Amino acid sequence: MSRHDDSPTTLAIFCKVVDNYGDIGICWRLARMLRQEHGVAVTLWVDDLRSFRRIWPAVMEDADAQTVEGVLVRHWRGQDGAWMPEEVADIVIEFFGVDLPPAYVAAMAERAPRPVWINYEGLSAEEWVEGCHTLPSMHPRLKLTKHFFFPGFTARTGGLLREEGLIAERERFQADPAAQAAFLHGLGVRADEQEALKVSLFCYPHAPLAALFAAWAAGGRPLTCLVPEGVAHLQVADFLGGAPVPGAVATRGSLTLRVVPFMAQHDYDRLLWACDLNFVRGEDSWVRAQWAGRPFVWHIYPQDENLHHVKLRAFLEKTTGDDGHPAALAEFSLRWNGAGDDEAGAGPADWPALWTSLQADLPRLTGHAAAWQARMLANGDLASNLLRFARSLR
Ligand code: TRH
Repeated sequence: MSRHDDSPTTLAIFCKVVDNYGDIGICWRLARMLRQEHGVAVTLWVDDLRSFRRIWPAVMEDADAQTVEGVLVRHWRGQDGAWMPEEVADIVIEFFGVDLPPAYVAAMAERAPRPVWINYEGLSAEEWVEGCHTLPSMHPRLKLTKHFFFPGFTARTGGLLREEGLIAERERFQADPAAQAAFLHGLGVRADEQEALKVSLFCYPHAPLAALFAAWAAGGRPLTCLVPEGVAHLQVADFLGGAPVPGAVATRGSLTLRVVPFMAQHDYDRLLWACDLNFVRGEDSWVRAQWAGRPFVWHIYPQDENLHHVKLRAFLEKTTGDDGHPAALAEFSLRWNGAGDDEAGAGPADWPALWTSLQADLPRLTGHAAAWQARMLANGDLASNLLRFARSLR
């Protein structure tokens, strides 16, 4: 489907920020794409403008309503009880099963024609996702049906969020050493640091960072690790011996660790494109790493009873290439996430060997990243898939 087919007129996304940046990161990306690539009139309701501003500095923290990149951004706070009057959109998206304001739901039931109601779910490589994608769920009292929409890695899911022209833009950037050098220079990365193996680091604070830093420092090859401000700041401060503010840098052995600014979402893509290896986390940065065409290590969002280990394994199995799964990356990823045969993670003594194997595999993994990306491209892009599905329900 072309991205510019006839569009439904209005669409509302409801986003509650549970923590961090992934909730708003995903909703904002989706909202932007629907507006800019499909001409949909999008209203994004979000309860936390401060987190939003971290990933998109043009956002104002104190505005009830503002237009950003053509999207109407509304601050969702306290209106749940006294919602009216708000026009109900043609398509209503609740993000990760968030409860919509009851009065809005009541208005949805009154509207003629009724809006399409979609629950946008989390990304997982597990098999059951295909069976649940697009399933309907009737409202217990009102004449309304909600449909589940799952991002995913196969043609029988919603696919992945990917902007039009993203891959071409990324390829141009990666083919242009001067553009990469200028970008890194703008983050404060010195020329000699750029010569080293470049690794970006975005992970949760419980990652075994001290052990990995030690392994990198003891490794034979110069390595520059770029960590955006605020990421695992206690462990980063420990290594630096000082405040982990942008510009802070320390070298120990082969490792130079540099704090870079926390950047706008589009610049974060460039960081991933400019590095040889990326550590990513959660959902959105994980997907961006897959479009970056470079090897990556995923720190999955932790869940009770180690449910996230099941999801991690499902993804690692899915990315198995024809040549068999890149074993070093799988082993490293499991240990990075505290999983493994004994679910115990790795002790400090294990990290030098884990890193040596992963590093040796990087050239092969780079080829693997390109093959995986080609497979994901075949599933189309999520925003187009979602609109096509929504239109089919109208
Ligand atoms: O920040 P995350 O850990 O977010 C989440 C949330 O915890 C959420 O509750 C959970 O549902 C979800 O993960 C799975 O990780 P994520 O998803 O990668 O989101 C980070 C966003 O921040 C992403 O859009 C990229 C953006 N970002 C920047 O814009 N600039 C930066 O410098 C960095 C490091 C990230």
